Amino acid sequence: MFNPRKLPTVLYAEELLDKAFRRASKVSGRNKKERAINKLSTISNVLSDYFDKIIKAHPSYENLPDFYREMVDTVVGIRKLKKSLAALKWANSMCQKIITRSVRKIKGEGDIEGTLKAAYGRIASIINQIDEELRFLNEAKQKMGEIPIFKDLPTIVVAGYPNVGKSSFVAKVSNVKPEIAVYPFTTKKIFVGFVDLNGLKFQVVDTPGLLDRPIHKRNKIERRAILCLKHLADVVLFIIDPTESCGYPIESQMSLLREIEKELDVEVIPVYSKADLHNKRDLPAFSSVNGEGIYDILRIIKNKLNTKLRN
Ligand SMILES: Nc1nc2c(ncn2[C@@H]2O[C@H](COP(=O)(O)OP(=O)(O)OP(=O)(O)O)[C@@H](O)[C@H]2O)c(=O)[nH]1
Ligand SMILES: [Mg+2]
Repeated sequence: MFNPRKLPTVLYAEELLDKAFRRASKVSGRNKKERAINKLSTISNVLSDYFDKIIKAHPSYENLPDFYREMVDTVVGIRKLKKSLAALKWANSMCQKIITRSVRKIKGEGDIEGTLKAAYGRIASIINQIDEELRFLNEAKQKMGEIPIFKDLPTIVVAGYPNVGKSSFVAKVSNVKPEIAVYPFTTKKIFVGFVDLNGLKFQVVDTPGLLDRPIHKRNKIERRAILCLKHLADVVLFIIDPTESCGYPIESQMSLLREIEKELDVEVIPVYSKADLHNKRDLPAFSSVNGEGIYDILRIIKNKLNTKLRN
């Protein structure tokens, strides 16, 4: 199972060189020649163990399940990941070649000090050349850590315009506490919470707000929400704020609803939020402030899921 949190932390060029050279400085040998050879083989081991560990820890991104593959691609970029891993492989093989040649030279009665110094210099130069890739891989680990790991449970994805009350709903019904604020675009990551409704267990996914605009105009954060809708949702709970206190007109919210219903092959439940502030009841309405209607919404979700699970 893909778990980016288990990827190793990547050392930067300087740290890696420091580690390899420091280890090498501690080796012994019966004479100058043997010590030089031991130094080089220590560096060889440290580098190849290190690069192997990192390269092996990354999964084959093409073969990940659709959601994770597209999510990794949106969050960090699979091409760039692969390029960086290839750069590590290249650096390792270059260093190993330098080391093999230098050891041969030292064994063949070459200039020990000079050969060793030249080898250190060339290894440092190779490793420094991949510093950008090492930094990128470290950043990628951190960014991928934001990708939630889902359970194999029925999944409700909560979607809608920014600031309509999606996170407030998820916080109210599940065990997860996403950030809630008075301004739009508060939620930037995907949050997943778990609900146990009288024995029916499901997960509820909070997504970043979406605007009504074509997919190619969507930014990276919005695309994360789309991926959840596309790949994870058994049911979409589409939240509309009819008070427009979210800052967006109801027509735009309805237009987004129609777009999602048209594009996705999944059940969409439209509901009104902020029921404490209005009396519109032509759709199920709830309030995360006073709790009104929350249980009804959960019951509707439960019925939809039960129908779906039966079919
Ligand atoms: N009166 C009232 N205010 C609410 C209700 N639900 C949410 N709010 C307020 O609406 C604002 C937005 O709530 P969020 O839950 O952060 O909205 P969101 O849809 O997750 O917003 P983004 O993450 O930015 O897309 C906050 O100020 C909430 O306190 C509600 O039922 N009644
Ligand atoms: Mg939110």
